[in-house]
Amino acid sequence: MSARFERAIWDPVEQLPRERLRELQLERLRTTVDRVEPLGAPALRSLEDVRRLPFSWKADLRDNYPFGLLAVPRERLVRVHASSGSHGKPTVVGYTRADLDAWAELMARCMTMAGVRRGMLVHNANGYGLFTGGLGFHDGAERLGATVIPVSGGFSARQAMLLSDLGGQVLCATPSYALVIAQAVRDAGMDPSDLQLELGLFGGEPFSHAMREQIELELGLRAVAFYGLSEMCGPGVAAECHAREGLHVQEDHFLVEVVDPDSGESLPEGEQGELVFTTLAKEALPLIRYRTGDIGSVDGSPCKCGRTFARVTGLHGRRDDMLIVRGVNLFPSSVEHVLLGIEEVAPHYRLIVDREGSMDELTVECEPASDGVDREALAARLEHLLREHAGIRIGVAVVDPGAVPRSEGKAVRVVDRRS
Ligand code: DLL
Repeated sequence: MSARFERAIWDPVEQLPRERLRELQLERLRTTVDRVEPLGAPALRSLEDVRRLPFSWKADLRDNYPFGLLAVPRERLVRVHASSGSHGKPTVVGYTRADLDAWAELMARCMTMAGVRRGMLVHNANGYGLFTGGLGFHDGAERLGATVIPVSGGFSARQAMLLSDLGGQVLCATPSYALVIAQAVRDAGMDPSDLQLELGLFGGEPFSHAMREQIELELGLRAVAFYGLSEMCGPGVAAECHAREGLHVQEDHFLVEVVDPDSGESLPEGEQGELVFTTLAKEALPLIRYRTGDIGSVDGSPCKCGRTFARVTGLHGRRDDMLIVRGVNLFPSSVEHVLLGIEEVAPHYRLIVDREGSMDELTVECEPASDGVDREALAARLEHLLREHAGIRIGVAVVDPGAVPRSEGKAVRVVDRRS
């Protein structure tokens, strides 16, 4: 590991012994539950008692849209954000002054953990607005004492120009938009050596190991994963340290559980399941046992970095992103893994699901990495690999370079034409 990413800890709480951390969590859990259910909550004697509390769901937020679930008068909110909501109305979340302050602290912590230092130039290409990526990274960077360049998303040629002219050292973006920026850098006749980039802070959507390597190569930086969801605060729920062996959950603010997505039963540490979070310090919108829909597992073993917070690993995607095609479960990220394992394939793709007669047909659209590629041979090779990997026939269409739609934020990986 290079000396540049040497250890630095923003807040001593990150190294709290597990026993003390659990005491702090229990105390904060009791306070949170009192706030949400002043009367009806069962006694909480240990952290495990959280399992006796009912789950909360995105549907609860939707049913109480927009401000129905607030635990404070609406006038006490100093800001709202929202997540895009692929089905109709967005999910609206609110923050008190104290909530914003805590979020900025969490982001400063996570960014420090990722290797950002005071005085570094942070080029923030996350969209500013209702999406939490823009202002989340912005406030964290300011709190940390970095120099933030609030570029927001879009205007990719301008992103490349600003990266080069202002010398951004840290790029914040969704991984798919980072690739669009990399293309814009090439289109401007530059390569990574013309830029000052050292670190990329990427999140908001899943990205495979292969995708990470591709971005690192194309932009000449070290990629670090950030995870979060608007309902908890936004980015800042979990992030990688320099070891990059899972994302440390900010456990003094969020209690994490993993449950069986179908039965809701708690799963033991290390098993894959749905991530469930309880907020431990939020004022405006405390949420108990919130079902994220995200699939992953939790690793509580000690980390090389010395932080005691448990890590989320294996973030493959959302439960509702999982395709069921002819009875086989498939995450887009596992297709991504296969595609990016092949040098002739560019890192832009989408999955198209259609129904022909009574059969589901899945086609992967991808692009060749360069002009000289024999597209038919490549498609045949990919079909073979995907069949071996997934166990079902998946069609492959190698389309013209640039034909797969690009995104300024989260990529749309799946187009379902079945209904
Ligand atoms: O995407 C917050 C965020 C912004 C996190 C920027 C990191 C960086 P939402 O728009 O509410 O909030 O979407 C939350 O995005 O439930 C996951 O499904 C997905 N997601 C976020 N980060 C990751 C990640 C922001 N690192 C939803 N890996 C979450 C996989 C991620 N999925």
